[in-house]
Amino acid sequence: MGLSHNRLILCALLTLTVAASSTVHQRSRSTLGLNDAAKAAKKLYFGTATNADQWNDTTYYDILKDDAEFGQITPANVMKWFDTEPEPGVFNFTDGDVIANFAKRTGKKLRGHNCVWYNQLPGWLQNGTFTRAELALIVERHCFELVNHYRGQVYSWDVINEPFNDDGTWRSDIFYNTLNTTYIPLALRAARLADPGAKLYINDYNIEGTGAKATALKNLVKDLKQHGVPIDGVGIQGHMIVGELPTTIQQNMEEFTALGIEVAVTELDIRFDALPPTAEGLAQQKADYETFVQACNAVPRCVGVTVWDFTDKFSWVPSTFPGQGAACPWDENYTKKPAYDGIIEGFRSK
Ligand code: 9MR
Repeated sequence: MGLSHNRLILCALLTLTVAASSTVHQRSRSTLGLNDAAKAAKKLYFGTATNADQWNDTTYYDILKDDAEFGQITPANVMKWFDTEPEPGVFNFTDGDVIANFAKRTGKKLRGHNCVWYNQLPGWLQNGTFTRAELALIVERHCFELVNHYRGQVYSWDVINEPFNDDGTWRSDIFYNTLNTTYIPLALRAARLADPGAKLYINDYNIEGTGAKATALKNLVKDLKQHGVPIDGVGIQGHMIVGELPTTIQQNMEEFTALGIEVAVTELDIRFDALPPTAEGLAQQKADYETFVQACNAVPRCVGVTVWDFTDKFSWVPSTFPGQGAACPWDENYTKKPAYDGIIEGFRSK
């Protein structure tokens, strides 16, 4: 009796040991995910933009929540002005909270996107007329309320989004046209007051390589620092076309970080301007993802890389650029493209 009882226990233990060792074996054999690779390279995260209405696609949701793939998320739409202050002084954080709560639940970093942008504004603001003093208060109130609501939950905020034209001149929009450049420090100071722990960023596209637009942003950062205005980082969006990467990505990041700020790649995707992609094209896309990630990897104060969604199924590209697309590391059927391995290799490069 005693013996067979002991045998049973021994058998059970053996089974457990075998099961455990096979789990270990499977784990060690499996390849690193994107966030794993970013962390192994001493970056803070690899992340993605997302919309909550995509989450009922279970394949999407499973990949999104996997910590091995994503350690950070950015709401693609719901923290923008149209959704968060639909009427003057009336704030709505319902949709933003869904994203913020998911980030909290899954232990992912959250990027706030965004406080002040010319696009996706509510009608009352887009079509309103305001004096300088009125609009200054509107900007301050919006940034303060928005950032304050998520106080303690956000790693970094895109306080200012896309303030420049491609030639480095200021974008003509309701903010610049009414307040000149004063809306920038107003917004940054309100955000700092609301959440002293959040990194405050200015985020833009077509600043991936050196050039007029990147120079304008560098001059703005210098000017803000000289005047004691809080600025912690520049977001380099990275909406690129396959085969058309600038050659100065790393140098450009180094020039930004030399100003005493960090940088992050905030919206990376590399699209084909003609579809479908050829095998050669996919290899070029892989090389381009690798080049971009490698640049971040080589710059210590480049803190992380975020893609502007991870699957072609939900990419913003085809609706904005008809006939173009296939920009993401996963295709529309959730098959990883060579681009996926390009990202991993970019983080491995030293
Ligand atoms: O992904 C966003 C898309 O769903 C919106 O329709 C679009 C409106 O312009 O904005 C997209 O996100 C943009 C981001 O907020 C700022 N940089 C460019 C992104 C792609 O257009």
